[in-house]
Amino acid sequence: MSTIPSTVLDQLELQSIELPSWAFGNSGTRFKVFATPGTPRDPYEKIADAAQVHAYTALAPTVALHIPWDKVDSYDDLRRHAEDHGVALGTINSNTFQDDDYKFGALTHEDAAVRQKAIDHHFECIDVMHATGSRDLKIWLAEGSNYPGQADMRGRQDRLHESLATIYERLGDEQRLVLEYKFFEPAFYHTDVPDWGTSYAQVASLGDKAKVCLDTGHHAPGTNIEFIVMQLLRLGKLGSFDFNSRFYADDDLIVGAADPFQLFRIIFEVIRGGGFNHPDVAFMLDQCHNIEDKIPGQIRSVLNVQEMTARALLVDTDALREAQVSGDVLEANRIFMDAFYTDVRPALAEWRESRGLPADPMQAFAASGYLAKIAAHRVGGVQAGWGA
Ligand code: PSV
Ligand code: MN
Repeated sequence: MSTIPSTVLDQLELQSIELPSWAFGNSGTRFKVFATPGTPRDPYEKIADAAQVHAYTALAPTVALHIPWDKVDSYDDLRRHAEDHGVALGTINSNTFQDDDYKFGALTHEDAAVRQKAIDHHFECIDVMHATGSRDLKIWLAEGSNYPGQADMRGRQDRLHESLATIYERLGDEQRLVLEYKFFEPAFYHTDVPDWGTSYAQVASLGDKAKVCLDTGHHAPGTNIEFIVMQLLRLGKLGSFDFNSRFYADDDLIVGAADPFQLFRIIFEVIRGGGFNHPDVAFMLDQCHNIEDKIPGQIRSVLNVQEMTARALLVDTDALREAQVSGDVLEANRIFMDAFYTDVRPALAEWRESRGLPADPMQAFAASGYLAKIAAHRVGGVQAGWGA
């Protein structure tokens, strides 16, 4: 059985991965949303479920909210509720993709009144952040066009800058704005923030408190995502990750499920660039669980990140560097792959037990009966989904 050096365990102990509240609501495809018994009806129940993931893994101490999906009367109360459950409220996600006024754009819209409405929504999100104690405002824009000639791409980019600058001005000293990019969908011809370069250009013109959010599902097949990670860290502009897996488009599958090696390579570059366990770089999940149970889906996800982090921390970087400098291609690759192929699961299980955690969080959660309990108790009301 492989052992994990205590220096690596010390780093793993500090790791935290934020959970998305929307992972606990129902989701699906445009063909069908399968409801699950016990699905939360409100943000309070979502947080209670998210707290289960943390209780069994000690990996997920914060929960991201999506506004307006997670609107409540009192954010102070929601904050206390989270604390009572052993977690805290994290990133606030804005939403400018589900309102009729935004059909042709929000922060980029030709009409100043629509832009102002979208800006005001972000001001509201910043107010929420003050009440919840959240640091980050995450912005993902569903803006673009479907047909060549439909939109003035240059004008939209200029308006985007103006709108973001207005939002940025409103941030508190300790708050940040992270701008997410996505190469297509829902717009198919052009997207206003399609790639890391555009996000970087926009946030670089705002100031130090503006960073890029890298969603691992938002790239074309074959993209070398770890190169982007390296470059953004080098530029001091990697603010956060939205982790998930994709086979085809923005699949939002369990992180590390489609390509564990890619996750390993990404985390290796995070460590190499000084972004691991660094407050500048937030690790978050952005996933949906359409056919699997949501809480175990999230437990499996954070464990996948932990396992690939452990493997990435095992790379013998001194030996790797030596091989790189001497031009020993095969040795460099062997060192890298050796770490990747190390099965850290038994050692992690032992380590968890030594910290009073279950050796197998998936199994322990299944044995707890929590899913049956919420299925029995959460009767009536409207289950949460995208839009609630
Ligand atoms: C868009 O696909 C995205 O990745 C953004 O992060 C959103 O906030 C999230 O999905 C949920 O809508
Ligand atoms: Mn995302």
